[in-house]
Amino acid sequence: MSTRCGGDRRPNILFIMSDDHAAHAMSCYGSVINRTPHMDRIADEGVRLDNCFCTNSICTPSRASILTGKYSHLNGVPTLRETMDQRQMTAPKLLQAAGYQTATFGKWHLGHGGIHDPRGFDRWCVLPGQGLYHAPEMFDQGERKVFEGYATDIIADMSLEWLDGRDPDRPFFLMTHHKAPHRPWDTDDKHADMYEDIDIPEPPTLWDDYANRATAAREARMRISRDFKESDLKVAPPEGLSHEEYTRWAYQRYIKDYLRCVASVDDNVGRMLDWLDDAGLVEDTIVIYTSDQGFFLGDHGWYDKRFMYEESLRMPFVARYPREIEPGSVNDDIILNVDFAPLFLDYAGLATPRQMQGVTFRDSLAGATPAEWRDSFYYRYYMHIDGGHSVWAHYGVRTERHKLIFYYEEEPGPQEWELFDLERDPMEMHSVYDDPAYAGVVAELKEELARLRSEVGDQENPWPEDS
Ligand SMILES: [Ca+2]
Repeated sequence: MSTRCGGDRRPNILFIMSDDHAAHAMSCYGSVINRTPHMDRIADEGVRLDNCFCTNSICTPSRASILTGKYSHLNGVPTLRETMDQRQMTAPKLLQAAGYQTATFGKWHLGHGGIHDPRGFDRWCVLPGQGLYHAPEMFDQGERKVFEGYATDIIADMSLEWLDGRDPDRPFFLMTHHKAPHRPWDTDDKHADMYEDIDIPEPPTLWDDYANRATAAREARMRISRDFKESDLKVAPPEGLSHEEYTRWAYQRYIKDYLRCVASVDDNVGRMLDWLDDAGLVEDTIVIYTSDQGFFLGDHGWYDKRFMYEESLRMPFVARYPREIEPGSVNDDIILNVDFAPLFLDYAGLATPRQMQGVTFRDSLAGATPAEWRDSFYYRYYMHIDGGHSVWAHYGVRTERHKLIFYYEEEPGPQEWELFDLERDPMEMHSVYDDPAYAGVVAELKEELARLRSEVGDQENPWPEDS
């Protein structure tokens, strides 16, 4: 039972988000490459979402959508180039105004100074831009300071220190945002030797040749076999490797460092769960672990994200709240990052403001999916051929079974469609857009895509009449 004065029974919300952590690198999602016991504990004692997706698979836009409950075209952050205007309505501002104690620590990546600094937080200390893994400089309420140690530990330390000093009579909303496991995957000493003497299994699509896909897949520059910088792999490759040998070597270098960074995040999730145990706040606190988007872990021969393909599109999401969520439950409703803000507000007893496009999924987490829940959603990636990754801009619709993608830019072209049947081809190796057997599905999905674009209010770049 709550011990709060004044009968304030509103729950605490602890939102832990990492950066670029793919669901298939969490053991509760069936990872065959690592174990994440503390994240698994949240799933075991709560719920795992199997169809949680981002609406634009890249850091800054996903963060803006999480804070505002709006799609990229309305929150002003469609690419990495924009900073976010914090004068917009956000969940933390509304929670703070409603009496919640609020704080955020770690990665912000939405701009700094003036209207870009965090707003709606009583306390904040954030990394500049991407920030560093070791001895990071941070903006502590705007003041530059350097912190000794490893970013993942520091961010958890700050979070726990703030929790220790909070007012126990009022509920809290804490956003702990880890930098890890974002590129360049710098590990700490504690995990540096992890996986040293073993080979991590290779994903089945590591040797993808991009046949049967749109030109954009072939043109992307994020191949394990070709596109890493030395700063990614940290050492020069052994001499005399064949192309295949180099690919295997680079994959092992990459994935081991990535998983070492994940292991540190998992340890620090464990520390926060321990804190809740010790503070007697398990019943009163919603704990969420998620990541801003997914990631290619050698899947399709790639690292990074951006594409609407599953590994990049899917967000891990586990949540525990003993008052409402059945332990060990699994939910496959389509949930989006724009839904997070309405969820936070709902738990605090606040209605979703009209500006927010997302929908609370509190009932889904509690195992009672609303009768009219969505069965499709709209996705758009805007950063057409950025300097580093060369992914083409695209938008599309995903339903429970199919995914239709349109690469809409005319230059360098061609504009192209892809259609995947996720039931028959879950790894998305063969677009069936031109298969006459799917003509009906294509027509239906084009109609659904147009409907969704109208619904969310993104009417830019319609497709040509004849495509
Ligand atoms: Ca990210």
